[in-house]
Amino acid sequence: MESHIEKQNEDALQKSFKEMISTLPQGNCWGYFDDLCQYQGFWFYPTFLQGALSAQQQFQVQPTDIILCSSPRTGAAWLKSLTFATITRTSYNDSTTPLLSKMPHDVVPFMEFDHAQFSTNRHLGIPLLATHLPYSLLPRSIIDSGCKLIYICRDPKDTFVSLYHFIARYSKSQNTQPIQLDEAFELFYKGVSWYGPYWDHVLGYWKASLEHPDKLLFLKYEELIEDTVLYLKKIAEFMGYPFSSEEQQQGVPENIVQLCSFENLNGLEVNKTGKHRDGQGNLAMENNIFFRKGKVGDWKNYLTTEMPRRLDQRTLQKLSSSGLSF
Ligand code: PAP
Repeated sequence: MESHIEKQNEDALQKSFKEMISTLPQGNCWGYFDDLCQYQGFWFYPTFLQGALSAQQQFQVQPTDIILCSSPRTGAAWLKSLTFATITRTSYNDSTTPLLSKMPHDVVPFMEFDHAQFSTNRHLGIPLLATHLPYSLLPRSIIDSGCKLIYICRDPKDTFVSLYHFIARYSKSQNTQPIQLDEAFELFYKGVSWYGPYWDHVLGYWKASLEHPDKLLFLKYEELIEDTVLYLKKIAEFMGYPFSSEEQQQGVPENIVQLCSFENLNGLEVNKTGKHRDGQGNLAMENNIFFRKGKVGDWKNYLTTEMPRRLDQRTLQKLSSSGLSF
């Protein structure tokens, strides 16, 4: 149990984080509940930056941990469900898996929120943790421990459209005016978006994956959609939980892919009517806000001709000579 002195120290630390955050440059909040603030080249919501700073100081990584990293709206929930189902495949069956009663974000703790605040939040038998932090801001202990990281990214146009809808749906649920698409577009383009600039986030992990391919698996949402079984096998192998030939003959990877498919998860009662972070004030959200279409190329339905051209140009310019493309 936390002693009185530990609690006082913790309160003082959190107060110093808040004071530091209040001095940072601020940026448009996209209609979410707090302005963004800029820290070491990236934009954050203050609550999550505070959690990130706590995690940087206090997070105790295990060398066997597997950290699922992503920028918002690039496929984290899908990656969480696939990795969770893979790791727990001998503990649960199709009718007992927690994925039927919890939304994917609730089976894998989020480092800069769940873990930063409640260290007991970890289920030590399940080594998965998630973060939206850029590579350069990961707690030093993660890099030093050599634990494994999986990063998922997505075409910037679909990422932007998904992010815009997510925040607009959240605004509607709060009865506040959603941001206009063209205003959100200009902000995303300039890099003023949650954990943005998006391209810098992707590049940080891309470069690290080239330097440490055995420690960082770099995935694209589009590739995962194109051949989910193939990529699930790669993910399982990378995590150290490979499918045996017997399991492959029994169709275990295919079953996991089916369990975690957009259609299946989106149709579950918990994801239609449940609430994420219930009781956590502004951070509480309907689970169904997280699921939308789960398609590649949906940007075509929302972006006018000039917008995709500008975003593509930005992507080319930002990723030039990196060897990465979308
Ligand atoms: P988050 O940052 O809010 O956690 P994240 O899970 O990373 O979001 O990504 C959300 C996107 O993944 C949504 O895309 P869309 O807006 O273009 O539809 C969401 O619908 C999609 N998604 C969620 N679950 C799945 C799944 N099982 N398979 C494929 N896509 C999914």
